Amino acid sequence: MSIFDSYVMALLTVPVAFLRLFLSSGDPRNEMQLGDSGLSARITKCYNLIVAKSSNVHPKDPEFPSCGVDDMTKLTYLHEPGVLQNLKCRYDLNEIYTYTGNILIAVNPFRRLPHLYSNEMMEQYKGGGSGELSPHPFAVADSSYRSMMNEKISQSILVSGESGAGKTESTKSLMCYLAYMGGKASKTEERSVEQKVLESNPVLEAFGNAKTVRNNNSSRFGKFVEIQFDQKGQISGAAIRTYLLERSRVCQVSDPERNYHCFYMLCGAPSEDVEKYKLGNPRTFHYLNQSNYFELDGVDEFKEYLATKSAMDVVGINQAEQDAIFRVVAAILHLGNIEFVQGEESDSSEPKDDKSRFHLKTAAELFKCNVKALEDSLVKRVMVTRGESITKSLDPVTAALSRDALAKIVYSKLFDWLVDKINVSIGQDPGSKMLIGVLDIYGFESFKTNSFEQFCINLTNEKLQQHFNQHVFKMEQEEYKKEEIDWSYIEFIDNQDILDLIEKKPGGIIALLDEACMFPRSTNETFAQKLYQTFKDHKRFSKPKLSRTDFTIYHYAGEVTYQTDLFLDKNKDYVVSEHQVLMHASECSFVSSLFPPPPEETSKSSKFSSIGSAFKQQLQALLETLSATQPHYIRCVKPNNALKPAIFENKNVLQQLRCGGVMEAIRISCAGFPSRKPFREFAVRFSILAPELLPKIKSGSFDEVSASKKILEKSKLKGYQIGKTKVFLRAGQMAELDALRVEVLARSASVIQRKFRTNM
Ligand code: AOV
Ligand code: MG
Repeated sequence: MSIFDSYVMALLTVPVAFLRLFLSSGDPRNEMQLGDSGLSARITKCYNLIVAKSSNVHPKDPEFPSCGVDDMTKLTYLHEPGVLQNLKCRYDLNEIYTYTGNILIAVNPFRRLPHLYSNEMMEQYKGGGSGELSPHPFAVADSSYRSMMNEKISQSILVSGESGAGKTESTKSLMCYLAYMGGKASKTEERSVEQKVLESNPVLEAFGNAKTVRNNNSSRFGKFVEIQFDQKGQISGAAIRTYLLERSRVCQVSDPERNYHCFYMLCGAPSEDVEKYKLGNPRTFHYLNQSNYFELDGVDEFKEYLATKSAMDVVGINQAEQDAIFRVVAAILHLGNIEFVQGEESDSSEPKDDKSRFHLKTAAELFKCNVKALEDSLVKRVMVTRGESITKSLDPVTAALSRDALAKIVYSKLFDWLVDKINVSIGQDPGSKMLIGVLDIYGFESFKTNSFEQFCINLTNEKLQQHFNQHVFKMEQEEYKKEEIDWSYIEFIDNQDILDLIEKKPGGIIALLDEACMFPRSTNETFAQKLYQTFKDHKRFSKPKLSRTDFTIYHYAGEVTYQTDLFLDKNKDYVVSEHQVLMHASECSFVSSLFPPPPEETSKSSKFSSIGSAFKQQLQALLETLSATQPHYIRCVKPNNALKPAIFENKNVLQQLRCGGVMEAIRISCAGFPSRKPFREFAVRFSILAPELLPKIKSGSFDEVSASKKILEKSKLKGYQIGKTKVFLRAGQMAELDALRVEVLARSASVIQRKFRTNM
């Protein structure tokens, strides 16, 4: 007997009809799936005997079509390899969308598939479409729209996934579809609300997106767009809320990333504009040339500049405002080129040379502020002690930090101004009771070094994950209720303990950080020590062995170690009062309006306000809005880190499915009764387990409920439930039944064989 024969024998004794084997190389191309038909033919391809843990061997779907299934819940066996195989085989056919129940999974194709998003396509999906339509963001948008119209309940669509997974692209398709459904042709010159909503995207992308290692067009802010509808279902207003723009990028870029797109656009603008703003090659600006990456493949900055300006026209930003905006953008570039050296007195500083003085003068001209006042605001601080004010000079390093602080605050105020302006121009409909909110927000992040930004981003994801789990759990319960099934003992893991660790007041990490920020003598070390002391027994928190300042949180999606170095600085939100006074005095009303005078009581004392706490409150408000809506979920998946088409990395995808809660949703459903079959189907498939039923079932006239019950009794399974229309089985029970069925079939086959031999 050859090794293959014994292998086949071994396989046949395994009490599962279908096996999936992984060759020891681990190469997915060597992955073999063995079904009972064609087993011997395919087994000859197998050159390794694999020893695998039984927990790593999963039953494969008996009726798995070559093109996969459009909804994972159609798989008989819902487990990780099955889910992965289904996504991969669909991805190979450019079927990038797949449902898992109500969740839409979108795998980034990294190639344009224009036919998927055409007007004809939108027409097909309209009103639920006729017949079977493939999974699509249009379908999600359509079902939200219909639920809103029929049930008069606000809806939300939550798009998540890691950087570069396709959230923003999916969000744009959703918005296009909603604009298509709720739009009305404008009869006047005035642009319609939906046009403004759509054109807000390129404007916000120009100022809030940048090339990163993970995505050439990475959104560096979170966004929630609330589209309001009137009674007739037409768009009547919209509101855009943004979250936490990454400020540090304005003056710090690492190779091979870029600063915000708008800077490069402006350097590549028509020559009269470039001259007007005294710009030129982006390589000559410090805020851009810290990285060697300037051009983006396939992007023409000249065209981008014009497109951005025309989008600005649509959203109601007039020419004078556009000029002021780009003047400020140019001023920031000039500001970055001012270098400082030691001045005449020790610990003072002054512009390094004529070049620096030129950029100082140009920045002042563009900001329309006094050049001496600008210089002073960068190199001096006025300290007020006991009613006396003393002017203190800054050393060159501190002056450069002051310059960067000014650049960051101006840019972030500019961004907020754009968002406000767009909101005013689109207009809110105070009478609207129905809205569809679309959330495009940063996914879970875990890098080599993780700072305050990752901390806030991961807090967002914890909050959304809790919302998601609660929702998925509720949906399951509703199905069980409908079928009158007892579901009381199903549990799900709640991440409330992590949320408490971070945001509990008092005593959570954010509260401790705020405290540290208010004590002048705190450092990141004292802050970290405080965390270690407070949370030494917390099971979601730990101190890495070799560090005195890092801390680790065990997030639902994995552990992340944070470096506290810049936590205190990044949490402090204040405008240096010299900067505020300077900019407010600008002769340009736009610049001046970005820096309104602070309320009386806080002026001069530069009172601390916390970015972390403000963000926490923003999130709280977002979740309150979301909880008043019926949610829909889109989980975007990035199939590879090379950002290339046709590469599907199993491990990588699986990790994302786990982080996005897709696996948790499956787990929640598996904790209950994941396998369901309508009575009739069930009885027909497993009739062989109760042979006395066979004649009746063959004749077609039988009581399906009692037949199903009889089969289940004979199978000796425990814990299953009989619903109103279906049999509900616990995880793995369908596989057990299948195995029993195969055993009986094999036994009867051998009986027939024996009979056949003795008759010969
Ligand atoms: P993100 O929003 O999820 O990342 P994007 O939506 O910007 O990711 O997608 C990244 C890139 O992938 C896009 O610029 C496209 O090149 C490509 N892409 C994504 N979806 C599609 C699609 N449906 N069809 C064709 N190409 C697509 V971030 O904002 O970085 O977290 O911060
Ligand atoms: Mg994005």
